[in-house]
Amino acid sequence: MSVPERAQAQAEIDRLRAAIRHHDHCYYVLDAPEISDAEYDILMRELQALEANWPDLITPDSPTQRVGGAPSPAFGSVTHPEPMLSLDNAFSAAEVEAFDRRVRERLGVDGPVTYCAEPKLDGLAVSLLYENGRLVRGATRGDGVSGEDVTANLRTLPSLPLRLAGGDWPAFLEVRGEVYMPRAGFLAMNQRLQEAGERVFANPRNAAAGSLRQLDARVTARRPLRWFAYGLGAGSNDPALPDTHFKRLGRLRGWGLPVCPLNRRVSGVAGLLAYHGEMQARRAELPFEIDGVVYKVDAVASQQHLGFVSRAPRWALAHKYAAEEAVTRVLAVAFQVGRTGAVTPVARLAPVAVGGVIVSNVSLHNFDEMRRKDVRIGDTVIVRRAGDVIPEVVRVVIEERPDDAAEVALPTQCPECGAAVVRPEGEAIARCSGQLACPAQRKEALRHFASRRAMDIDGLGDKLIEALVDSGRVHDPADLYGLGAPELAALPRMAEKSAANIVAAIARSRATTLPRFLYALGIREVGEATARTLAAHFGDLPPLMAADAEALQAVSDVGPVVSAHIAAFFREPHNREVIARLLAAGVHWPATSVPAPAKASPLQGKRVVLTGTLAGLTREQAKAEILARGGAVSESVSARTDYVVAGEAAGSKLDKARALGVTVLDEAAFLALLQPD
Ligand code: JCF
Repeated sequence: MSVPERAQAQAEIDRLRAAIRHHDHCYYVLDAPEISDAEYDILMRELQALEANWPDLITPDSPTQRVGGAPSPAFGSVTHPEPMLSLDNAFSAAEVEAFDRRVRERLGVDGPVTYCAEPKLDGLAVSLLYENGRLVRGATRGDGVSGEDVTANLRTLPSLPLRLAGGDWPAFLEVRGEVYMPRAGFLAMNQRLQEAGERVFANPRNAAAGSLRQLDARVTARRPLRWFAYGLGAGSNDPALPDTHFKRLGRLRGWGLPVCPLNRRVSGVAGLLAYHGEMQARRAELPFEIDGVVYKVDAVASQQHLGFVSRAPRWALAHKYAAEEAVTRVLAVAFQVGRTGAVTPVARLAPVAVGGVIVSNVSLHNFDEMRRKDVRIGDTVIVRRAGDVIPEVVRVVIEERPDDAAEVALPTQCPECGAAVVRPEGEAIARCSGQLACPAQRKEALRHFASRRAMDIDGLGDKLIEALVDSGRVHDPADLYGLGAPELAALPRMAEKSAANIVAAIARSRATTLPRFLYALGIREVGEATARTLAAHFGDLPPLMAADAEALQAVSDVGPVVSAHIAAFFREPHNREVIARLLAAGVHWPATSVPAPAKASPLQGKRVVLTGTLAGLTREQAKAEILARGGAVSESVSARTDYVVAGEAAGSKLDKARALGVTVLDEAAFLALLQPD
């Protein structure tokens, strides 16, 4: 290997070590991680890989040569009477089976071993020394050999007895346990911190560690910390103690120490795996966070026989749950069209295991959300999947962004049907405007078209629509009018009689009203009320289809969003074609459904704003009278307003009208306009 290569490796190793030291400091000393565990693991693995290639570059102070946390110089350092060991980890049933097999081989037993199983709390381990039943010292685990003296802080935990109850305790006793912060307390505390403008904690584990390692014990006292005792250190060989772990936990409880109520004795591998599964199922609703379960050989004599390997006991195992966060790369961003036409960006990922499943697609919800998170093609992202929750992109790892990472634009055309994608101003969701002809929206469009308050086609239910679309017989609403009874009867589970009934119902639906027809088209934001207003305003379909967004906004209650959807819908050639075929198939409505103005009214074509209370008629009646005379009612006054009708207690609209020089009518003048003769 060449010298430049070696120099390059050295530079990269230096960079990684500096980064890891920085993040160690953030995590262990400041309790304020800047990156996720998954990202940290990547840095560590990169360093390990480089050091494996260049072993002579390994130094004793490399982060790879150290285990556990560094003690903060702010606290006194204490050496544990007996080292606090870590636990071997398992992630699969096979690893648990291998553990159990080793235990049985070493113990020389054939039958199932009795284990004590417990939830593995996500907090920080502590050691408590009791002399003659009195708490004399409390320490964090630190690196397992020595930790920090946090006695004053631990003494503030209400659940931590300063004196043991009873009298049958060993004169010198070391109790080990896990300090944690319950979820509810964590959320409440973070909210308090946020309101006070202070730094919030990333998770309950960091919150517990940060709260316990406060220089001022009064701060710790205000934090919602709890703890559970899980075992004994020094003093555990006292012959007066019970002979199983489970009974010892019972003894600890008798001395007034809190022990997790979920701890249980189980038998053999089957018992272990059942316990693991049960806790996983209950995980989300537990009042504290757990990252796995712990198994311990129950008989103390067996534990002693099994002993230790390097830093972990042979008689215990941590069976961890899959990490809920993982790091992966965005390969592409695709756009999916939902059944209501919503166009949703979906990140295609390099497949990654997270939360126990392989994730290769994750929804980015909508375009704004994608931009807010600034997700680009080629980006490295943190993906999270907690419990059964749908996986999500937590954030982009900006430092890993390649120079050519590409921003993704909202498509202008629907990937399913090619129709225009519209996104009215102020709307988060972009939608395909090819409603009637878009394959992604086909079934939903048909279901709505046939519904009772639309075309009211009795018997054309979800199942039948499904069958008609899936068999290729129906693509859009116009196809319904070409269906014959034999065709329907050929569908599975369709009796001849009901086929005939449905064909008759379809035929009957040809005679409809303009408001029903407009509503049936399923134009976004056009409900029954808007359909009625549109029908009244335009009188017939052709002028409505020809109206641009501005003309549409002259209709009362039609604002920029609704008008954009309507205009886009009628602009779409596919939709126009379906409408033409519907009319050709004989769909019709009485011309009289639109009351055309009897004689030319001075209100014809005028924009009117109503404000205040009229004595003789309600606001709705006034509006109807104006619409019936070919006028339009809008909500706000602008320079384009022709009349403002001001009743009792008219407010700011009246002021605005005066300011803009708009003609103001009182009630009498308005009534006069309604009856010009
Ligand atoms: O809940 C825990 N995090 C936990 C950690 C529970 C235990 O029973 C443990 C532990 C670490 C070491 N037991 C050992 C021996």
